[in-house]
Amino acid sequence: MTEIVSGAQILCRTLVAAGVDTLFGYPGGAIMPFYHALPEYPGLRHILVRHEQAAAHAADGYARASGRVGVCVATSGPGATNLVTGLATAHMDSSPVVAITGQVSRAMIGRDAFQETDIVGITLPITKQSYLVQDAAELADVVLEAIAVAQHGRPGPVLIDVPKDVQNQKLEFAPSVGAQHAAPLPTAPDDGVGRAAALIAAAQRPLLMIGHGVILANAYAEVRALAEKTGIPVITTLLGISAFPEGHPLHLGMPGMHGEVHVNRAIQRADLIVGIGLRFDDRVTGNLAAFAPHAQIVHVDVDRTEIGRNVPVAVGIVGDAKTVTRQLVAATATRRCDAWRAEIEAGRRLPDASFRGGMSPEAILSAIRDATDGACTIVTDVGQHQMWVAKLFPYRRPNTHITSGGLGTMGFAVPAAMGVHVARPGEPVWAISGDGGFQMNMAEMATMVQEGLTVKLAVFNNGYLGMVRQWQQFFHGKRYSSTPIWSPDYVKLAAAYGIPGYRVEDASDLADVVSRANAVPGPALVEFVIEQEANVFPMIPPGGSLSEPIEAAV
Ligand SMILES: Cc1ncc(C[n+]2csc(CCOP(=O)(O)OP(=O)(O)O)c2C)c(N)n1
Repeated sequence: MTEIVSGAQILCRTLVAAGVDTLFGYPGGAIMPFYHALPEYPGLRHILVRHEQAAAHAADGYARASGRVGVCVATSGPGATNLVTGLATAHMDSSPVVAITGQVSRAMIGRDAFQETDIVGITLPITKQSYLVQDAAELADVVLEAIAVAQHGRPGPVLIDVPKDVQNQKLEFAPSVGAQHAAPLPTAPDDGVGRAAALIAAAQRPLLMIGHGVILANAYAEVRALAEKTGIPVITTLLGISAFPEGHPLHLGMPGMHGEVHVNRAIQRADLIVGIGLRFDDRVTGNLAAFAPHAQIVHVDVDRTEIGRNVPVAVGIVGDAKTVTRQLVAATATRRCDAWRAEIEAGRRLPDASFRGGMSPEAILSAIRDATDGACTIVTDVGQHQMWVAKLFPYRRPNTHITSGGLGTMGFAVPAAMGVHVARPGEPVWAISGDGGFQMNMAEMATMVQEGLTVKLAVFNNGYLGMVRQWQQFFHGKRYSSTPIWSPDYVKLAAAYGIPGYRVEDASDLADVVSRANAVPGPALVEFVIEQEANVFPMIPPGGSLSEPIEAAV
């Protein structure tokens, strides 16, 4: 049966048919037909953000927490360009986001029309695919294809630009039967798995390095089985945190620029690194020429172009982390690595947060862990607090650490945490930001209040853009150029938004305040006043090798 519908209605219907239930967005002229149709589809919950950047980050947070596509919507011109940072963030961290943007009508395209930007052109390098839909008859297929492309293989963002007159276009519509657009995932050739298994059997000092791909592929059990069958110690990258139990005896910690000394030292001594679902990016490797000088590398990744891109590999296996790791478990002989583990453990020290007592990151994060019984999702911003959380929070469940790793986007935590809450409504979500990053998207408190989103906001207030100040301290002769940053009174600010706000200046108040903030219904804000010039140690200087950490202030 067919009926006459508009392009905007087709968009909504197709989203509903594809299982989308939430949109994060902001209306405007070129997307008004879509917003006109939206109330007819109560299955589509629209969350009105305060800035389109927040819509993209919230869709990203939703996608990372749910494993499903996250959808954001914006108008043409400034609405669309405000999405760009969020799309680039999702692109770098392989997050399946679909952005729908309004565009000026077809006849106006290319005339510098009011609020016209070539958003397809602008986002070309930061999307997996982008579409300018020229005919409403193509809309249903484009939406289904976009959702499939965003999720297929290595996930990433897709943009659909829809001219206003295409949204208004009327046509006969027959419900789609849901075409299959995804091609089968590449599977690992057996010889790669066999050669990897032989290398694992022969290695004296092997390491497993696991990244975001393990979380995206839901490969926790397989990775754990591989580690336990072989006794190989496990390193988790920043985006791999929570893919392996923190307290597991085989877990070593995070590598790279702010990785622990014993982890980086293990990499420099290893004779085999089996990397699963990671990019070997420069924050992980340090100076490439000096990275893991004795190690052969087995690299498993769903994205063929990542293999051999940053580090030369002995064996590259293209495939999904779950499938390939399962094959590796089957192909690998049981072994142990006791002497190697003892060598690594001998050098292990507690993570150094350079705080002594008082309002230390350890104390603050312990209070959050205790108040939530460790069952929360932590979403971090970018800077020193991000590294402290990465190193110190004892993650108990898979995929409960969400951060902007690849792009390092300040302002990510607050809106991304809104998306996490929508995906996991019954669970505590804490957004942890610095005083700099929080001020970038703090207007989203209004979204939380209007939409009833329970996100707990932690602001680590050190009065500085701390991570940049730290670099200035070490590499720019302590010239603190434009890094001292003033903050409003966060307790009063929270009050202005009608949410409870707390300030903690003394560690003895931590447990009480954090548990009250966690328990109060709806959003709450806690400002933690911390030491101003604390540093994150250890630290590999930019361009330095993993063998040359700075371990304390001089
Ligand atoms: C959008 C954006 N602008 C600038 C930077 C560069 N940058 C990285 S960390 C940092 C300082 C962050 O300060 P704050 O949010 O207060 O957190 P802290 O380091 O003090 O924990 C800056 C400016 C960035 N990562 N993202």
